[in-house]
Amino acid sequence: MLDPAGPSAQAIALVWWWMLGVAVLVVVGVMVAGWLAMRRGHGSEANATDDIATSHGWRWMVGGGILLPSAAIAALLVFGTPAGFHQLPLHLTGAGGPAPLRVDVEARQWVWSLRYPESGVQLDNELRLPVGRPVDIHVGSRDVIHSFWVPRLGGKIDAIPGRTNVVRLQADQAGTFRGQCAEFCGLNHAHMVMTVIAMPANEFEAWLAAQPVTASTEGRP
Ligand SMILES: [Cu+2]
Repeated sequence: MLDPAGPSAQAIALVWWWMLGVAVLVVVGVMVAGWLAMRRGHGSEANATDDIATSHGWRWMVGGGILLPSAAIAALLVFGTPAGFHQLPLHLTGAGGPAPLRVDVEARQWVWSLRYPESGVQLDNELRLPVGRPVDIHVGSRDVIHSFWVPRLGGKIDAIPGRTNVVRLQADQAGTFRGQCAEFCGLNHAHMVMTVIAMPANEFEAWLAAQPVTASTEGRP
C-alpha cells in the first residue's frame, strides 16, 4: 500500500502519509501540553482562582474539542474525497486515454473467480491486466462477505452476496502484485490470495487471445 504502482493506489498512499504526518504532530503536541501541565502544577498558576481555571478549561475544550477536530475532519474530507474518486469508475481524467477494461470477479470461500466478459476468458486466483489502462473490477460474492484488495494498485471493495460493487484499479508498471481478501470470511480467509500480473498492453492482448474460452458459466449463479 505504501509502494503504489498506479494512480489509484498513489492517491491513497498520499492521503495516508498526510494522515501519519498530522497524527505525529498531534501526538507531539499532546505530549508537550501534558509536560507543561505537570510543570505548571508547581508554579504560579497552581494558585489561580477558580474563575481563571474555568476560563482556561473552556478555552481548551472549545479549541481542542470542537475547533481542532472540525478542522481535521474538514481537511480529511477535502483531501480524501478526490482519492476516493480515483477508486470509482468515473471518467474524470481519462479523456483521450484507453477505455477501461472490465473484469467480473466472484468471490467464494475461498477462491477468486475472474472473468473477462468481452472475451469470455476465465481464471481462478489470478488477474492479468494491461499496464497503463484503467481496469474496472465488478465484484460480487457467492456466499459470505469478502473484500477485494490489491494494495499496490488501488483501494479495497467489499464483495457482498446479491450486489455488485465496482472498484477501478490501474497499474502503471509491469510486474506481479499480491491481492488478498481483506474481510474475514472463514477458516481459509488468510489464504484467499490472488496473483495480479500487469503486462504491457500488446502482451496482454496476445495472452488474452491465446486463452481458451470457457463458453459455459458452469458453477456460477
Ligand atoms: Cu476473506
